[in-house]
Amino acid sequence: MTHYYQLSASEFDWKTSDKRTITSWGFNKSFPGPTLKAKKGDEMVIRVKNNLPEATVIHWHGIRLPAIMDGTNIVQNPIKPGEEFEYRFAVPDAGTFWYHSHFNETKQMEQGMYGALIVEDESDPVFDDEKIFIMDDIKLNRSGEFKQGNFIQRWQERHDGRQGEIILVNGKENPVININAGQTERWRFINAASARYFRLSFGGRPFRIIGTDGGLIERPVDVTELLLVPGERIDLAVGPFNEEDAFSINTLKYDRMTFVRSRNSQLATVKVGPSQSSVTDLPGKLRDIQSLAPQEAEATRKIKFSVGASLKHGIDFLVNGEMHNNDKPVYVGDLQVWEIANKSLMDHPFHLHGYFFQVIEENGKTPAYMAWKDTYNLKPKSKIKIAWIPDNRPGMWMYHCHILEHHEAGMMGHFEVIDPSKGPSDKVHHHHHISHH
Ligand SMILES: [Cu+2]
Repeated sequence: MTHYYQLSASEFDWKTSDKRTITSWGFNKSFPGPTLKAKKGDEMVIRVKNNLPEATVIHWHGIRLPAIMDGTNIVQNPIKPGEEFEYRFAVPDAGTFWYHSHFNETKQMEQGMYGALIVEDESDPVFDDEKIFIMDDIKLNRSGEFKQGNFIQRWQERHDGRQGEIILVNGKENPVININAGQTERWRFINAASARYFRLSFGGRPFRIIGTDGGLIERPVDVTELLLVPGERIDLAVGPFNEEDAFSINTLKYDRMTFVRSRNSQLATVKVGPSQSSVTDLPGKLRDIQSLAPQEAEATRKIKFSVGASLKHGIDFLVNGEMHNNDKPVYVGDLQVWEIANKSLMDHPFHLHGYFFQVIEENGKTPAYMAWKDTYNLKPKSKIKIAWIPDNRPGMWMYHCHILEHHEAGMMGHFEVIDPSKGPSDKVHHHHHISHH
């Protein structure tokens, strides 16, 4: 089946609460943009019309699509004001994905240019209901505008990433979430913030992780809190709760070595309504995930994330010692085992475009559970080993820190996936550096 969508990017007024209206940028005058839906294997045709005063490009985060549809400016020309571009791709995996601007992101994403893309599968577990939570924060000046501050504030933003005090859940401040007592729902969380880490808690109540970036995990995992980093998604089974229960969804303090102090904040209020019967059917086994490589597999590539002093900017964000690193190609079908070392004293969410990977080792240990990931947090002074296989989608791809200001300040690498029967493409820009300062 083919799903046709029209997304018109424009500036518009958006009420984040009864007391606040902001001038946002987004799709179809909605913040977040409309939720796009499909079933596993379907085709999506999405026409993006740009009615903004500047160019844009739209990235389909987590979708295993052809390189030319990835929506970055190493694979397509920006969509200029007044122009339209048609994205067309199949969705081979079920899960929680999202779309967002990948052009002048520090401005465009901060102002609201994102939305959810949900791919369902007939074999998905059955729940009483489902909700999407797109998490974000915004930073406004005293006049309530998205303007950048003075030199010191800009320097701090380059270092920390842009973190604001106004937290938005689906574009709203502290919304009320309703759930019936006795029922269990699937809650899909997406972190769309420029830099904020959400350490989610439901007032200490237990919940179950059932999926992450690349869809379901093997078995539900019981937790009382979890860390959701920029770009990352997590699917939860939430409930059942008792009648008349009420609690807040909070983000707990998480220190990622920023100038801005981390603190506990309330994100939303959950109200439990009258008891209803339940049809939820959550099996103990959700899916099989075949391991791509053992923990001790030798690295085929080593990547270094670091932070360096810069005369020009005060601080630069580097991959392999360079801003916007031009990394070596990989060949279709060749198992990749990448050791990624974070040499800096800050956290960085590592994001790989277009392919899922498995984390096979983190600081000498195997992760708590097997999962398909496209975004994974690199803790300060830590090392992870990931395994992935470039399937047959040759072209230019990239990886980068998903703290948008770090990405812009150089913390990214691009590389080509080469089909060995065809050789490198001459159309791709091997030395194209992304820069829009
Ligand atoms: Cu970073």
